[in-house]
Amino acid sequence: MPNITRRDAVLTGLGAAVAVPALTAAATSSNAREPAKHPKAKAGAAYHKFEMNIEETRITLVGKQTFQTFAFGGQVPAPLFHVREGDEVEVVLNNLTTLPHTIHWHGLLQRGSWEMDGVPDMTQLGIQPGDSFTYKFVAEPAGTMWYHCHVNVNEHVATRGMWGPFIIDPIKPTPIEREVTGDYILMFSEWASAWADKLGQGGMPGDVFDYFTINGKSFPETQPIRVKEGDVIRLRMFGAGGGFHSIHIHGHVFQITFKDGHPLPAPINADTVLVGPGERYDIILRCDNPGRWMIHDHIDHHTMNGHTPHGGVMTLIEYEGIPRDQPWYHWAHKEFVPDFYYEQSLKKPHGIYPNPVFKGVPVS
Ligand SMILES: [Cu+2]
Repeated sequence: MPNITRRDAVLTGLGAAVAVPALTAAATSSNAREPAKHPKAKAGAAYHKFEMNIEETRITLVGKQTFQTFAFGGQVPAPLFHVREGDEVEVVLNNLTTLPHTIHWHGLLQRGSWEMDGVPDMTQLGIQPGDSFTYKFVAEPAGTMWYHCHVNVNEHVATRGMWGPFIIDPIKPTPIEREVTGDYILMFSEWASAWADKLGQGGMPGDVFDYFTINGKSFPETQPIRVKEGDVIRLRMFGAGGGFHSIHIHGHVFQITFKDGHPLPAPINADTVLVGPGERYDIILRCDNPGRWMIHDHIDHHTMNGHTPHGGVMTLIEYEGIPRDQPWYHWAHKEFVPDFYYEQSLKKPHGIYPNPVFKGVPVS
């Protein structure tokens, strides 16, 4: 749509939003050119408009363990924002829940748009139940950023799933990221089952966190990362909750290449990376050792589901050509769910992508 005007883009977005049921998020984005308002918003910057509801949903962490959430777009993690450095983003956010919320765009600079920073009583009023708010800003700087509610973060972010990935591709990629063949998002969080059904409570000092997840799921309900020899994969790791996660990968030396979205002047060779609350580390791993290799949190109790060991923050790298049918293999009969790491959405053109894999069940 090279000749689309800005007004067309807005109307297109609203049209699509109206066409879907009220309880689902609508995604639209376009490549409409915007008048230059920001040094980086000129020359080819795209314009992405998205309408998103916040819904009360119940997600399943593992087995019978459910958790009630306030969910952006009804899903945990929230929809993927994947744009180019300098693109303009507009988000109409409708609060369909019973408590106020905002969105803080973590890592974005909001130069000249500080009122879009999403902090209640500091940059805006909390968005009240039934109300809407429109965020509009330029996506910068480049890197692995994220977004989360900033109202009662101790509850809403730490235990109610109000977070999602915001990936900003650089105008000038570094040489190492140009080698990447597969891009994966892993958001880590922890849950205190005592508060599972007590919306409006939780995230208190002394909480006992007894469930630990990657993208809202605990092993064995996480998904393998399927690769072939020669692949170069980028794993974008997020500390989306209040805890630390010491992520160890077997059989490989990877390179820690980005911290909080920013390229490190010299990548760090490692087999374990500690991801703290709010932090992001991007690692690049060369798939040079065919086999089946664990990825797990080395904080040992983070690999438990309640009182049951062998769960939590664990998954596997499975190489193509390695048989998966040994009868003792835990995932021998695994039903593979693609896009669990947004790896397919990230291959699509820039835009904003909900993911049905992460949809919860609406709570009435
Ligand atoms: Cu909130």
